[in-house]
Amino acid sequence: MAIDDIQITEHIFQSYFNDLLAAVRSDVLIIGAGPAGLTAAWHLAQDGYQVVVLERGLAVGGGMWGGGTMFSRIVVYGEEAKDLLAKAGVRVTARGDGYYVADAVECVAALTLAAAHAGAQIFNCIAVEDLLVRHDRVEGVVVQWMPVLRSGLHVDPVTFQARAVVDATGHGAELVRLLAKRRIPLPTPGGEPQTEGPMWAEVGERKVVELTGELYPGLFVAGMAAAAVFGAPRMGPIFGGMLLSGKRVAEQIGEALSR
Ligand code: 48F
Repeated sequence: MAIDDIQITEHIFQSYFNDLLAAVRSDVLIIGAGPAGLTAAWHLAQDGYQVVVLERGLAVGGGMWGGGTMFSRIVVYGEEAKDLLAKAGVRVTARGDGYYVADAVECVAALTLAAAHAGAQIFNCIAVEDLLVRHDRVEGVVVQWMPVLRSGLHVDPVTFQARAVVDATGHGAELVRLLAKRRIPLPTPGGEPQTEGPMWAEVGERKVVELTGELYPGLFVAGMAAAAVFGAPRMGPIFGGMLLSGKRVAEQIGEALSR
């Protein structure tokens, strides 16, 4: 038996393009594989939905890897967030007064594995650059491969369709801003997407969960994107709100899709 370079290529192409083709039409498209997007993907896939995650980076995990200023530990506050991490297999240490600490690298690995093992398809190096908006509804996204964008090649993008789309792109809230660019009014202050307010963990943690939801028919917003578009405070290296926002958007989409 010899290892054949061409067979290696064939296996990669067959596996990847089969999965990619199946992902073109799905139940839920989640854009951004940070803590909110990964948690949403995990819960929705677990509930039996066909979930596709598009992440423009080479690595998933968004802003979670580095913990607080590259000291790779994160804090969560309260039982619900702690239990969610523990359910994903993360070892969490109680620090008293409701605070818990976990290894940021372990969190990203565990949430990614939980999402993948539940059945979510995660594609990296794919960036969303526009939305499919039809009949006053977001029906999908327009994507480009990151190396194409980086190298400035003049080639047209392709499209993915889903019954629900989640903006989990973090501080940039990129999908919401694409809607605003088309002058579609939003239920945010002034009808425009805001930017996040000054750091205030207590308020930010609560608000990010409260503000998670369907911002426009077919387009849900979760995680830091939800806080940012409404001008809620940023919250630094405390991540319970991101996780619970991901869980909440999964519940909201479950309700919307079963109607
Ligand atoms: O930024 P990110 O981690 O967002 P999140 O899940 O969590 C926020 C926290 O990490 C942190 C915080 C905690 O207090 O404030 O910032 O809300 O993950 C967002 C992911 O989306 C990807 C980006 O590369 C990152 O991995 N992303 C952003 N824009 C696009 C995108 C795009 N246009 N297409 C595809 N992926």
